[in-house]
Amino acid sequence: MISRKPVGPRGRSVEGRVASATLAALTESLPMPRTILDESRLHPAIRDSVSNFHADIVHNVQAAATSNPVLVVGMAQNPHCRRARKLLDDAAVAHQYLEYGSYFSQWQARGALKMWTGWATFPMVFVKGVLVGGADNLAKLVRSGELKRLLGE
Ligand SMILES: N[C@@H](CCC(=O)N[C@@H](CS)C(=O)NCC(=O)O)C(=O)O
Repeated sequence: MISRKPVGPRGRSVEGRVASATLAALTESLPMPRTILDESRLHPAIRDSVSNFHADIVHNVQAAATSNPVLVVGMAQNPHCRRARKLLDDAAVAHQYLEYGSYFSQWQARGALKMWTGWATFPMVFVKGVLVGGADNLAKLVRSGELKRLLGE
């Protein structure tokens, strides 16, 4: 299997560019790195199902990610969600928390969020409206001081 670091249009690694760009500028300038099914490959009979699949929940998360500097989207029982929230609490970073189901419920709703973000697990952590990943990714941002920089503190 070929594995390579994601590289932006000018050949610099995404990580390298994160350091020098604001989050908003970064997300505007990068092309979508993930393959998604072309709309022309969706049978007309399922277009509505695809476009409305738990759209209310996706909209809730979009709105919360926009209106809160830090948002954690999680699920009950998941230790990584607890870990992410503790990392933020320990770093004295206030956050909004939205929870969708548990290991036993709401897997479809979480599926809609996964399809929207392309991030396959919970928690999903947003900083200033930008998905920064899960608990492991957040831990790195906290450790390096990058989180506070992103928040302008
Ligand atoms: N490395 C990830 C681990 C997160 C993870 O593996 N989460 C699992 C549960 S333990 C998950 O979200 N499963 C999907 C689901 O149940 O919907 C992180 O640090 O956030």
